[in-house]
Amino acid sequence: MSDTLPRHNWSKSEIEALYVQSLDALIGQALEVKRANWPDGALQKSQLLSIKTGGCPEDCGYCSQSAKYDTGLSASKLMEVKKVLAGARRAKEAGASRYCMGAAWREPKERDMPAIVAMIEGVREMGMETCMTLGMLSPEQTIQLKDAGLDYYNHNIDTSEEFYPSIITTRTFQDRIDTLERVREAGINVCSGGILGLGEERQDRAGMLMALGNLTEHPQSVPINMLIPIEGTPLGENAKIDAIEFVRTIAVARIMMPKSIVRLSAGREWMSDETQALCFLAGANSIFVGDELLTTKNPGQDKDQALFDKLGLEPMPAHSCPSEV
Ligand code: SAM
Ligand code: DTB
Ligand code: SF4
Repeated sequence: MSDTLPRHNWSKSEIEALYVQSLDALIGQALEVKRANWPDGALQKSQLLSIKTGGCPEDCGYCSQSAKYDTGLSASKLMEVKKVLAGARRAKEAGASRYCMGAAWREPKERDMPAIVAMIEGVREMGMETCMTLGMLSPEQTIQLKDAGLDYYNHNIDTSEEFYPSIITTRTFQDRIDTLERVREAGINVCSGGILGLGEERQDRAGMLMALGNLTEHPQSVPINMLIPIEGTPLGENAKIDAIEFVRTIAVARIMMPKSIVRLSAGREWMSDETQALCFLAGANSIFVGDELLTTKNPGQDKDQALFDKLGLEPMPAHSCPSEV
């Protein structure tokens, strides 16, 4: 039997030892952990919306929305609350149980908070899980979000602490950890993960998972993104990460964080059905649905319905995560 009790004392060498197992041993272990904690065949459908696009002052080397790079994206202002709620209603009708709203900010401004609060309240009333990703938060803003009823806050650490400065220079890895800690202390569920294919080594992937797995509490939600190379960014010409290495990372995340929802996030547009199926066998239990992520393409509803049918999957209801606070 695999040990399925959450642990918070992972060493880098233990994590690397999980990675180097034969694929059948690794997936077997991950699937055992998944089946002990999650229902078979359940996959959460989440929908994203970019509520404020482009013009971001940060320099994340992968991002279409950084003002530092010419990616051809035009910046827009914060979307009106009623438009956001209309989008959420459509997402719910299409079967999503979670709505994740993202803004291209370093941090929210006070003047934007009333609209943000109204978006959270409105989406929550529809019975969907609410998630926001707005950049760094002050202690006061964190409390405002909690009081509005926010379920999850997304704030990715993206990669290992060592590799972080090669990708982002306008903030530090520790800044990210500080916001995550504030979110946890406020009683909001933490959503934090990263991107593969940034040019990192396996030791960085292991380091990223070690940082997440050794937080005071495991993030209740762990998105694993495959880099979508964006023309005009420093990483626009990066080679695709090997699909099996991606699957291995999902499996290791599942084993280390048994009661966290592991999200197969960006990059599905370039993944075969078989790669996605391997990700689900390795423990992933959520995807983003709809034609668009934030600014890039995603497989549409017809393709995803065909995948659900082929693999015998059912949408997972809101608030199914066993570690949710
Ligand atoms: N500005 C906020 C922030 O950075 O926290 C929220 C929005 S940001 C676009 C959300 C996450 O999407 C990033 O942390 C990153 O992990 C992921 N992401 C952004 N661009 C990506 C890309 N080109 N490929 C894969 N993942 C990406
Ligand atoms: C996450 O880890 N991935 C999502 C969500 N959290 C906010 C965003 C993916 C963005 C992909 C690039 C784009 O569409 O701009
Ligand atoms: Fe800004 Fe977020 Fe993009 Fe970084 S990832 S440039 S913080 S929108």
